[in-house]
Amino acid sequence: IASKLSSIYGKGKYCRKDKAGKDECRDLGQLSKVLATSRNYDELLDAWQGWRTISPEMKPMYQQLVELSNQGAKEIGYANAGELWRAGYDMKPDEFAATTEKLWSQVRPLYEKLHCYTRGRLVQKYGKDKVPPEGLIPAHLLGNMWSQEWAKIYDLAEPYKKAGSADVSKALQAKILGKRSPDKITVEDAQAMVKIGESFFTSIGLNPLPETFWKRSLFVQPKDRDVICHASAWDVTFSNDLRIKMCIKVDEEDLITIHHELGHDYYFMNYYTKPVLYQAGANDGFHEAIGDALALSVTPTYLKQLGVIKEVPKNEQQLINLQMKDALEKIAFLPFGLLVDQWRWNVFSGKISPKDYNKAWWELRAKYQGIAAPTARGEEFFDAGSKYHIPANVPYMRYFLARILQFQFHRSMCKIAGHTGPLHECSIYGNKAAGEKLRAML
Ligand code: X8Z
Ligand code: ZN
Repeated sequence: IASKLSSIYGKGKYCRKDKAGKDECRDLGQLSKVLATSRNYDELLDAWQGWRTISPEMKPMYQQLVELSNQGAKEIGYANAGELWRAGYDMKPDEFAATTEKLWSQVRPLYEKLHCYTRGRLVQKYGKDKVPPEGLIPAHLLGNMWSQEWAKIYDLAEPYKKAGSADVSKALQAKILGKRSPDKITVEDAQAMVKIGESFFTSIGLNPLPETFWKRSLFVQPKDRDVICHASAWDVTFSNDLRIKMCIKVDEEDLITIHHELGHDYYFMNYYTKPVLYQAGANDGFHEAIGDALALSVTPTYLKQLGVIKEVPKNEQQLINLQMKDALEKIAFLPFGLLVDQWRWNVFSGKISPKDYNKAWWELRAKYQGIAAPTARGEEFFDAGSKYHIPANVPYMRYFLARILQFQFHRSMCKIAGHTGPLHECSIYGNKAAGEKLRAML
């Protein structure tokens, strides 16, 4: 059942008749590009709804997966699979749930400000009829298929239009592709992106990736078959057989995701020789936070050192522009990171029954994210299934934890590196002392 569900997600395509009456099919990558770049309400709606045509057929299988997971969890002494998932944090499952709620209450004011500000900008763009000035934001207008990270609508949210900001994606494309189109990238182009990531890790004193990494990884989307493009990192034989699987684009988003995935691989690299109890993250939130913590050092100053961008923000307005972009990526994510497993915990416990799957999903989306589906979404849909981690059955609270832990790790590494001054100016690039402490932790 698990592999069937993953396979449906990986093969997922939205097909419709084009103007000539021919079937035109688009995969998640193509539909995501529409969400990221189109500013046409109806075109966005079509791509948003289109991707969600892939998931209704998952629903009966997902129900079965839930039942079997619960059966397994019970056999090893847990009330249900949700309790098992909450048991990996050196505290009681109930305490963990309370801890996550408490963390959310601490960061929520920041999210609410961002939500309010962004909604204002969307009202300006799409009008009061489309975006209620005091209500929930329509989910398809935030630049991302699941409204989880909003940096793709930075152009709409930019605080100081005249101050300018560095276009890192464009700069990367100029550096790696020259005049070639970003829609046709080669393995070498993708590897050049990964090399930038690897060079960060080696700059702080960690080992290079093994030769086999470059031979055995998947870096670009194959043309001859469907693959799951959702990025992942592997140690296939638990013996430093490190790989990533990712359909790399040459842009800022994927540069950050490469650091994220390499964070997993460097964790594997540094614990595979240790006793088995150490062959995992301290908890799964740690695993998700390592690469992101390093990517916080991908500052304008660092990118200039690398020759990717020419200028570093020099005034307050440019700095605020940059921090808004970070907020759209990092802060916007928090309620989404929290709600995915609130939904699943309640599904596993039976609090949410299959006849209410979609209703409960959209209630959580409203409660935590303050967003709404753009059209009615009854139980004929299975919208949770349109997010990779649901069919793939990967727990999600780890990403909520990581969104907080990564800033704590960054702050600590900056302190070790002897950084003084504001934290946003810190990059630990090249700092061996910080690297040594990180390695010891891994
Ligand atoms: O799934 C991922 C990684 C793979 S572990 C690419 N992330 C979450 C997501 O894409 O939903 C990273 C951030 C959140
Ligand atoms: Zn990850």
